[in-house]
Parts: sequence; C-alpha cells; structure tokens
Amino acid sequence: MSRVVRTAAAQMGPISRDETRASAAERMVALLDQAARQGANLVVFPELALTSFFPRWFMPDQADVDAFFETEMPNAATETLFARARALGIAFSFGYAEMCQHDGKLHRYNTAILVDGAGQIVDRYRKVHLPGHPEHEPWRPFQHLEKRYFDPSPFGFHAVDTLGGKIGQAICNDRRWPETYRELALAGAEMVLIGYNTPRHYPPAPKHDHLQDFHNHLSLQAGAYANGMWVIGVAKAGIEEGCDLIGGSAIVAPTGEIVVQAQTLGDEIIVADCDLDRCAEIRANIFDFAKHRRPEAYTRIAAKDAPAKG
Ligand code: CDT
Repeated sequence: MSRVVRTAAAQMGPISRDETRASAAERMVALLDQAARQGANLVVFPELALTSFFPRWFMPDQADVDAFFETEMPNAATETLFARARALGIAFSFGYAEMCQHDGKLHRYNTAILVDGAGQIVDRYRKVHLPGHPEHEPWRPFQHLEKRYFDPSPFGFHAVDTLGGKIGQAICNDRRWPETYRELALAGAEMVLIGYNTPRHYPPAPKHDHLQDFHNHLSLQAGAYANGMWVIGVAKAGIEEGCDLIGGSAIVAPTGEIVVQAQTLGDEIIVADCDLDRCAEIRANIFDFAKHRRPEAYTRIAAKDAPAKG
C-alpha cells in the first residue's frame, strides 16, 4: 500500500496586532482550499498561527497577555477551518497559545495540534524549548518573552499513528536542537511538522543576523538526514509589526534534501509527495539505529548536570 502523504506547507505572511483570529482563520481556509486543489492530504500551518507573535511585547498586565490565549479548541474563530478541512477530508496542523488546567493548576503553553481528516485532534504537542528571556529587557528593539508567557512542556516528544504512518510535531526553537529530532525518531516519527516565527535580527548576537536563513535550513536538513525522516518547516514570515520574520518554508526529504521551498514572504502554499517508505533509505543504512547507535556512549545527553567546560 502506498504511504505517500501529499503534504502542503502553508506559509503565512504577517499577522498584525489588531488582526482578529477569525481573519487569520479565514486566510488559513483560503490556503487550505489552495492545497486541496493540489490534492494535498495534509496541510501544515505555522507556530502561533492565529495571532501576531505576541512574545515580542512586554505586557505588564497579565490580562493583556491572556487575551492572546485560547481556552478551547476548536472555538468560534476556528470552527470554519475545522469544518472545511473535515468536508475536504484533509488533515492539518497549526500552532496557538493554549491556556488549560491540569494538576489543579492553570498552564499556558505554546502548542501545536494535529487534526486528522475526520476532524479529530489526534495530537497535541507543547513546546519544549522556550527561547528568549523571562524579564523585560528594554535595551532590545523587540522582546522575546516566551520564557515569561509560557510554561515549558513537561510532556516531551511523541509520535502518533495517522495518515498511514507515524507523525510527530515540534515548534520553532525546538528545530535547532538535535535532541528534538532524535527523540521523535526514537518515538518512531517518520515525519515531523514544525511551525516557526524567526526574527532575522537576534539582539544578543546580531553578527549572526545574515545567517538566519542558513541556520534554519541547516537545522531542518540535518534533523531530517540524521534521523531519516521527513521534516516540514513552515514559517510565519514577512514584516510583522515592524519585526522582520524569515520565510524559507521547506519540505525536506529523509536524505536531507529540500524538495520544495517557499519563494515569497507571504501566504503561500508549497506541496510535495512525501513517501514515508523513503525513511528506510536512511534508516536501513547509514542510520540503522538498531545496528549502529551506541547509547552507552551518550550518557551525558540526558543528564541534568551542566557539561564540563573547555
Ligand atoms: N519562535 C521561536 O522560537 N523563535 C526563535 C527565535 C530565536 S530565539 C530568541 C527561533 O529559534 O527561531
């Protein structure tokens, strides 16, 4: 049986601070329709797809922060998106700011969900690697307050059975960490969906600004190759509230090759046929985990202590 997933990366252009969730969702429906016309079975949207990337603003009043969060999903703003995808039988994923209760406490996560072709949420992933800083740092031209506004996920990485294979998710900064891909590969993932919002300017190390696109693809391609899996990287791109976000959404094969890449910094669909059986090209050979992996030599990887210096 064929295990080809015709996958669309649905890059989104900027979302302004005053754009409503309903308007963002309407743009997502338009992208979904375009992907459907190209025969897609899966459409992948970016991180925090319903709002502007709000961690760039210091908001002393928690009520202003909470206004960017969703307390249920689907909700009034997204039910049209869910309904259209269900009618078309298309699976989709997108990121949003999630407020929820568990362990008797209120939590706020940077979350991505995967919805199957029948409209069921089959995976909910909360971001593990939260970048940035917890306090207001007025010297920066813009803030990156994910460490203030979100809880780091206690749930780790996982892969779910859907679309005839095993699919995993990660979010933005996760894609820079080799551990993300290896954890997902060990969970069996054959494809990883990764939305991102990446400013071109990195205030603590501005000399790397010209390398942002390179580091994006370097991470996605290395993760795909070293683990023999498909990686779908999807940007929110363009000048959003004065902040320059990189594009470069890409579908990367298990060989590490970019199969297709976005050409614009706006709303754009790119599509590729992702044959999950191609993972074996790498996993049955150079990265045959059962034959060649040496976990007994990797004990520091999961240890909590800081690594030795020098
Ligand atoms: N959204 C997100 O995780 N962005 C980060 C920006 C750099 S860290 C301040 C990223 O890794 O792309």
